[in-house]
Amino acid sequence: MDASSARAADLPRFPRGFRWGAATAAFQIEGSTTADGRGPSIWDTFTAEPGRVVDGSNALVAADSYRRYRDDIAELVDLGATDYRFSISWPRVQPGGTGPANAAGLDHYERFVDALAEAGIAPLVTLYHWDLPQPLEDAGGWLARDTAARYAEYVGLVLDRLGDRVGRWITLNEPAMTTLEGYALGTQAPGRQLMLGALPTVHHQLLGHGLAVAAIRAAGSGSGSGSVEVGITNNHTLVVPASSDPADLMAAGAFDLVYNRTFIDPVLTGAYPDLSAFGLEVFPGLEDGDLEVISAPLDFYGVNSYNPTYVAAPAEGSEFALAGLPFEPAEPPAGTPVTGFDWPVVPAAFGELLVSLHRDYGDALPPVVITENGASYPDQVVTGAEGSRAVHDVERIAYLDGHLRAVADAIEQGVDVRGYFVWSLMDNFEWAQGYTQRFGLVHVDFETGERTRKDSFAWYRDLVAAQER
Ligand code: IFM
Repeated sequence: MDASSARAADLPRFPRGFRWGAATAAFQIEGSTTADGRGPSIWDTFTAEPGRVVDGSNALVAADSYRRYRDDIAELVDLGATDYRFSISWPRVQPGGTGPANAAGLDHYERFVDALAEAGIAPLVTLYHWDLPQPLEDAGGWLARDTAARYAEYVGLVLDRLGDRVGRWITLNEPAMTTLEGYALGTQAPGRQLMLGALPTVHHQLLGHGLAVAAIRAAGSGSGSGSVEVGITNNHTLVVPASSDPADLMAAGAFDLVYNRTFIDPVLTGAYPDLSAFGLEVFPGLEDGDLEVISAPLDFYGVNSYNPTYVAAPAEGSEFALAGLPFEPAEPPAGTPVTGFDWPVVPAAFGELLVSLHRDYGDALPPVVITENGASYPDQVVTGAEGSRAVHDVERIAYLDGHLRAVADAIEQGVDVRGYFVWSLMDNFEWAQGYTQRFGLVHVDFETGERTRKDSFAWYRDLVAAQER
């Protein structure tokens, strides 16, 4: 037994029936961005603008999964995954963001879902992972209330075609990133820099989520099993104050409001948190009846989380203070390991986050599915004497090991966690970071398309195999 299998062997056991998978998103892996009538998305526009992506790359080919999806499924089979979380590209289904469905786009996903079923892998489908059709952005994007209705219409088209074979749906992936990076700071598509002016995009995305839940429930049972499950995926971070100084505690509370609570509270409790610290009495865009739509009951709650965030009160004259923000980032404790992205690796914080969700939301929190967790490292392919290829990603194994132990501990403390999805199945296009951050269990050579399983692939496979089914 090698070192990685030995570590898997002494991992705690997860409950019988726990779902094991890996996750991806359409824009990050598919490529073939004009195939079968696909329309342009905000990310096609953003990546074509000079200076937006650090390595100047785009996702015209990415991991080539639109054409090589059978290879992806083969990887999942050998991994022993029970589930695959992937996303459907809105511009493939509705190239202009409105109007009738593009049959060729849906044909692709139907073939894909059928091939997954043949392989015995259950789909967990994300309906929106950031690739808004460009014509909708031109009409105001998520700043426009109408985009919520357009989104629900698109969801209806997907359900009409795939509702008989997919049983589990995620409405939105990480609406916080769309608002904060896409519309407030401009570091992601569509690249707007509206600061607090971005807030209507929170409400319109969440309204779209609620309308989509209704559309999915109306479409009825899925996957021939007679049941349909729907949830949302939010990204969460445990917010850690830089010190016990009251100013730092206040700053941490303010950051928690903006990053976490603004996106979870309306969905689970039917109310926005008190944002008067940001000068807001009424949430921008809110209309009568919206919160009832947004807080429709869910079957699961998707959590993406990678690292804690250390926060301090803004130093006088700092760019944060000048921008009127009541917080600024602080350094993690000295000696904290970091990933390729410089994200601090603190597995205990992941467990603490899960326990805090359970504590803070109680019965309002549906069963949790970890829909993303993982780490990027600058992986290198090592070629052996006979041309064999390997990637010895010991740091990723340590990261996954630590975070899965934290999940197991959280379950012991009463958090109802039902599944775990590694981000990501394979290296892919990491948004504004282009191809500079590798998160995969499978290495992708973006010049040749060649795929090489990393050591973490074998480690995760052994872990999954060791679980009771
Ligand atoms: O690659 C992203 C993914 O699309 C959304 N969650 C975080 C991942 C890593 O940055």
